[in-house]
Amino acid sequence: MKKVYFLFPLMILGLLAGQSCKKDDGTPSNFVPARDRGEEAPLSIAIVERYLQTHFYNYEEFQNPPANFDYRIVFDTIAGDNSDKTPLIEQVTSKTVKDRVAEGVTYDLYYLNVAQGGGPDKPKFPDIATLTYEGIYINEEISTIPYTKLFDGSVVPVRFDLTAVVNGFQDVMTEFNIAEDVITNPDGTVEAVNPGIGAVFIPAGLGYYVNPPAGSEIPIYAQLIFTFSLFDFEVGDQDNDGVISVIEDINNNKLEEDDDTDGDTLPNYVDPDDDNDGRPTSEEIEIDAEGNVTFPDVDGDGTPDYLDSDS
Ligand SMILES: [Ca+2]
Ligand SMILES: [Ca+2]
Ligand SMILES: [Ca+2]
Ligand SMILES: [Ca+2]
Repeated sequence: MKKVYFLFPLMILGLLAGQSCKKDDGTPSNFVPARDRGEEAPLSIAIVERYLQTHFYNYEEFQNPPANFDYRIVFDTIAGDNSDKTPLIEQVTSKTVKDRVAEGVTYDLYYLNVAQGGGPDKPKFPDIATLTYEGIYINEEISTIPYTKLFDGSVVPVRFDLTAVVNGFQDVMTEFNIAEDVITNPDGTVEAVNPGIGAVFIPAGLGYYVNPPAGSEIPIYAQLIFTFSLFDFEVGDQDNDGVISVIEDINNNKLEEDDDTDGDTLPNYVDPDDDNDGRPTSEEIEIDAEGNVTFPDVDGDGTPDYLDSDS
């Protein structure tokens, strides 16, 4: 199987771009501060919108599938023989999404829904999605590298922890349903019946920003496009403490990063002792034979034991 890792962002938020070195007096000589995220956001969205205005996808193939059609989304420029195609901007949906770093900065995150998916459920933001995908970057800054380029993908389904992928991808996977069915063929290949099929057009601030994956040719501040087919998902419990990560979103804002009950800098979804009382969360909850989870509150103060350091 092809190694896939580019969907993952670096966990360290870079405040500085480029190589650094220090002068003898200790002051950095060539630090270039990262651009202001609030100022960059509208510029990124404008680049995405230009792309959407000037490109189309193979919607005609999806409408009248040719023999052996692979149900892959392919983009092309509206020009020449294709001048009469409908631009993506007329076919996409958008949702408003928060920047995870800069308070008050939001984005219009555009996505294309080609097929909603025939399964009953949608993954939630901390779940583990199984999907095929392709990643493309848009480069408007460096003339010596292509305007758009495929940088990674997998034609066999791979599992992605949605808390560990670029934010824009996480934000859109939750809008799609899984496949009606996933079939394993006698030769071992896996097929999805009526999967969620779509694409997301990600502004830099919801992508890699100044931290593209090491060794990749993706430029800093690049906008990203991912196409995908969503097969299935598993419920995420990243810290394996028995409290599924959706429930560890205490403030219920659909972001996992900003809930830290005990203030130990480990967000609840990756903290196996959420109240830091020395008893693991798994011992402060009850799971019955059917797997139903309840949250005892021994001192009756309204805070369940696993979040209550004095019970
Ligand atoms: Ca958990
Ligand atoms: Ca914590
Ligand atoms: Ca936890
Ligand atoms: Ca505890």
